[in-house]
Order: sequence, then C-alpha cells, then structure tokens
Amino acid sequence: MSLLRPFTFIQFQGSPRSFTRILPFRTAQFHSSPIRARVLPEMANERPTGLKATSGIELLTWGTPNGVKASIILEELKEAYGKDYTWQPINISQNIQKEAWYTKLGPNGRIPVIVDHDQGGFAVQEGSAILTYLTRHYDPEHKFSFTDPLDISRAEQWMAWQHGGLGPMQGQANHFNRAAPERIYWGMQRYVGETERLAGILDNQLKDNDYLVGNKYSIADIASFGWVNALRFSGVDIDAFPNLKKWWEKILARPAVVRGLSVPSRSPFGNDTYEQRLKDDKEFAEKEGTLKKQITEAKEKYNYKYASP
Ligand SMILES: N[C@@H](CCC(=O)N[C@@H](CS)C(=O)NCC(=O)O)C(=O)O
Repeated sequence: MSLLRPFTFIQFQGSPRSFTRILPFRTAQFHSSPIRARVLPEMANERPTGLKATSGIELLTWGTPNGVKASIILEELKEAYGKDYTWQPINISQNIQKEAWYTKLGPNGRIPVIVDHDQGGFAVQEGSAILTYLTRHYDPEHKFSFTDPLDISRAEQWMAWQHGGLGPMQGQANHFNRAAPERIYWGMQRYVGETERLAGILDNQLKDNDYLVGNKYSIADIASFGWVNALRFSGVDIDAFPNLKKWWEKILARPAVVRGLSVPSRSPFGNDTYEQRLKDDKEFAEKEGTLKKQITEAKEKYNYKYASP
C-alpha cells in the first residue's frame, strides 16, 4: 500500500469521488520513484474495523497536514507529562473514514478523530477541537495552551483562521495542481495565490514574534504547522517567507514533532523530504518542474500579483 500513500496525501481536502477518479494517474506517477519501495510500518498497513483501546486516548489518523495536528500534540503531551496514547491508521485512500463504525465517532467522515476512553468513550473530530480538548484535559501546566482569556482568544483566532483559511485553500491548491483531471489555470492560480497570501499573513505575524501567540509554542502553532510543512508541495516557495521558514525550522527541530509526523509514517511531502526527493529522483523532479511551469503560466495568464495582507 506504500504506493497509495503519496497519493492520499494530496487528497486531504478532497472528496472521495475525485479520489477514486484520479487514483490510477497518481499511482502511475509514483511508479518509478524510490518512494514506491517505501514500506509502511506494519501497523500502518492494518485495516481497522473498530476501536481497539479500552482506556486513555485512542487516535484514528493518517499522515496528512490535518492528521498531524493530533499526533503532534499527543506526542508533546507524552513527552511533557508521560501521557501515553494508542493510535490506529485510517488509510483515507481505502475510505475507512466513511465506514459506519468510524462516522459514528467522526460524523464528517474525515481524519483525525480521537476517542477518550477515560471519558466514557467521548469522541472528538476536527483538528482544532482535538487540540483544545486535549490541552483542556491533559495540559495541566499549560505548556501548550494558555490561561489568560485574551491569549486563549488569540489562540482560538489562529486556529479558526487555519480551519477556515490555510487548510481549505491549500487543500484546493493541491487539488487543482495535482488531482483535477485537467489543468484549470484559473483554479490553480486562485488557490496557490490564496495559499501564498495566507503564508504571507503568518510571515507577517511572526516578524516580531517567535510563535503565533504569546511568544510561546502552543496549539495555535501546531494547528498550522502541518500545512506550512507542505507548502513546497503545494507550489509555494517557503524561502520567500523568511520569518515563517524560521518558525517552521524551529518547530521541526522538536523531537515530539518529528515523532508526531511519523504517525502512521513520515510523509514524503514535507518541505524537507520533498526537496530531497527532487534531488534524488530525476523523473519526479521533471514532473514537478512541469507543474511549477504551469503554475507560473497560470499566474501570468490571469495577471496574478502577490499581495499580503
Ligand atoms: N477541518 C478538518 C479537516 C479534516 C480533513 O479534511 N481530513 C482529510 C485528511 S487531511 C480527510 O480525512 N480526507 C479524506 C476524505 O476526504 O474522505 C480538520 O482540521 O480536522
């Protein structure tokens, strides 16, 4: 199933219908890649049919920008407080997230979802709701959250911004760049442009601050990190946003973040892994070069000009 993984990565905001349609194309595209041979850890190949834990937190997830919000905070809580958790891989290319046992827990049929067995099996869907739930219950020293009501509001604002802006826009950029059956230049420049604008908003916020809220690494940063980590893959040059790049590097240097990014297995489309692959895989580099050219043409065709804010 390692073949499916690169593909599923681009599907994070898409519909299962479009997913099925483009599967052969993506599979073919990755056929000659070294990543083809990458075998997912045995656990990642499991096909869950229900919950497996009886106590603590159980995470149902896949290694996408939304999925890693949950695995990163859980790894941080584990490191900070020794709070362990259980996870199961929900391979979204197999539509496990649409099965009845799953949608009973996460009615939206998307990952991630957590279940708190110590709260009577209480289930939480949506990345930001998961981040606030977990810190409210399991971050007693507020290492990743806030006590000041204004900082709580600031964090909520950045998380809402991620849910309403960065995630959906970047997800659509990926869809139009890679998943759509035809190259629609209007859609490509619209969503790559929006993603760039939003990257600029983060860059501006980080000009005089190390982190998004209160100069402290928190759930506000974790909410956006997975998406920023995939900016290159989405056709956005992170080097053009130096404050954001510094923030991304600093967060990526945290051991808990690296572990969180590896649940169920490390994505080949992080800014660093993507760059490495361009160097290692000639065919991949050629295809990505073509895509980059198309994005530039799309921007020129519609006279796109970067502006942020
Ligand atoms: N707003 C949600 C978005 C969740 C989402 O779109 N998840 C994607 C993976 S990144 C998914 O499950 N896609 C599979 C599908 O569309 O069926 C969040 O932040 O948790």
